[in-house]
Amino acid sequence: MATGAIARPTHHPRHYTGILEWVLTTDHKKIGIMYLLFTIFFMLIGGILALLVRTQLVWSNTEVFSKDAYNQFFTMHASTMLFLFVIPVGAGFGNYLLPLMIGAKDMAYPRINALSLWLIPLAAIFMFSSFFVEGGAAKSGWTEYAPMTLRTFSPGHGTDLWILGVQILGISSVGGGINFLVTTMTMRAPGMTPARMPIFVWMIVVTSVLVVFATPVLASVLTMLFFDRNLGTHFFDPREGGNPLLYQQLFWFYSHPAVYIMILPAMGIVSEVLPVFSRKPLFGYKAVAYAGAAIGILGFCVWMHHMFATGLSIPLTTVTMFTTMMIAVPSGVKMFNWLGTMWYGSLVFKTPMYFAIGFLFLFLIGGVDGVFHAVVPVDYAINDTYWVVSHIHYVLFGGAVFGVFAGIYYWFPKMTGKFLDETLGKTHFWLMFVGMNLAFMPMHVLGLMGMPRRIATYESGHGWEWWNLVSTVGAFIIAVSLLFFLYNFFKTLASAPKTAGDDPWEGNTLEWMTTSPPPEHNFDSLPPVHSERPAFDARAGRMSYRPGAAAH
Ligand code: HEM
Ligand SMILES: [Cu+2]
Repeated sequence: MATGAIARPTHHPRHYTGILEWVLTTDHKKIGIMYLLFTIFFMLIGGILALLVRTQLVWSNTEVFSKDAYNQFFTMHASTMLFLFVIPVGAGFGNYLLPLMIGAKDMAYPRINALSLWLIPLAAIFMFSSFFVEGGAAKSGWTEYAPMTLRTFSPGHGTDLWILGVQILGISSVGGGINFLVTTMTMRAPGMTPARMPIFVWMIVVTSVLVVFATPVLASVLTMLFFDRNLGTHFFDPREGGNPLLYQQLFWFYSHPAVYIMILPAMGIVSEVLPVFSRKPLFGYKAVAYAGAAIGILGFCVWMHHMFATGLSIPLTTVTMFTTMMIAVPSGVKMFNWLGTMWYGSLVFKTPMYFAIGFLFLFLIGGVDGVFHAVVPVDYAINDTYWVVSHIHYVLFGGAVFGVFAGIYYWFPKMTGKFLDETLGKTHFWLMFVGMNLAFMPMHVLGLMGMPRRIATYESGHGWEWWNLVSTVGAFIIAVSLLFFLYNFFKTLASAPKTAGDDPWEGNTLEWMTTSPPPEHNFDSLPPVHSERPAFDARAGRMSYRPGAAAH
């Protein structure tokens, strides 16, 4: 049977060696790896800021840092984690994997891809340099609500640098989103119909649609804020007829969909890992894809749930409450399908599977405690308490971060030809899992006890101390777990033998049908695509295919 021959790249990249090979590359795989390295580095920085925050909160009346410094730390912790880690890390996996998974030789616009990558460290320089300017970094929370962020209340240039950094990141992610969409629309291998695309590809597509439609709204509102601060406009200044609620409306029109920009890639990763380590096809492939799309669409209909407590009209509140709760339906469908995939499977308990199951467990908690927020009267009670902080971390840490690590352990052999160490990997998992629950479960209790979010210190007498102590201990356990990961990572890169081979896990998707690491143009020959599991078909011998056997 004929195998699909892959056309040669249309532009022949020039070859450099050493560091220049990486700096000047337009190869989506190198770009993807650099995305991952940068974003994980930023996760570590964000993590250090989180430890500073937790140190201050460990007990009542602790003031290791001034309140002003504390406000900068928690604002920059959240901003770093969101804008420099979770959002770009999804694009990092997308860059490495999407062309491989659809059987393409590169992204549609390789140079724009390189630009999207390098804008990230540039933005980071803007954002972090703000610690060293007069007045310090941004300090009004990652939402930077006006009027707190107007010049009167936030003098100095910290907020301006924050705005510029986030704007640069916006350009980066819109460029990346368009690139993913065009690549998926125009560069799929023969036979790779939309209904056969890997779920990960589906999720990157939905994410990219969200990025392309939502990010410009953030860009507008931040431009207005920048003008208010520097050019004398009064969009958000109530003393001059401006409207602070307009800031919130526009901000959340971006930031709610952004929640799904942060979580859908992780859902895609988990949807690839679970079937492979359950030795079964994904249960309800189509339902998982449609549920992802439904989440994307509903994501644009619910932003006002972030503003319940601002006194919206009753009809608006009611409609938003309904649409918000409807998101639980497709999320539940996915959860059901993931569990159905494992049901009666022959489960293989390797590290990627641990993290994928950890994702299911923690994301479920984050989903359930989110529904509480959707119920307006309950939200009035828990809004702006530590319940919010707990919910955010179950979704973003338990969800996104566990998904990211599932992906790292799963695709590391493809990227390097080497396996990360299993014992160290599982130690990493268990410490992170226990630390995560110790750090964030008590925050639910603290929220119910009325501890407000974003406070630099608190008086004794509320009974908050012990819960905060547990939470801080949990945070440090997470930090230790990351040391195990880093040791594993560097040790493996430095000294492990290349034993992984092309298809170490017996995968389903096309990236396993090429060498590890793949050659510059990705495939010498592709197996024909007849289902959503082309690599499985090829291995099952439905046609004669040998990886590396050149077809031209
Ligand atoms: C070691 C792990 C982490 C710890 C101990 C931690 C701790 C905290 C704490 C204590 C706060 C509240 C600060 C305050 O209100 O004064 C906070 C806020 C926040 N964190 Fe983390 N965090 C961690 C990891 C992450 C990760 C991985 C993400 C995202 C991927 C993240 C995203 C956020 C966000 C968005 C906020 C702002 C919440 C709000 O608006 O009130 N954090 N974190
Ligand atoms: Cu929301």
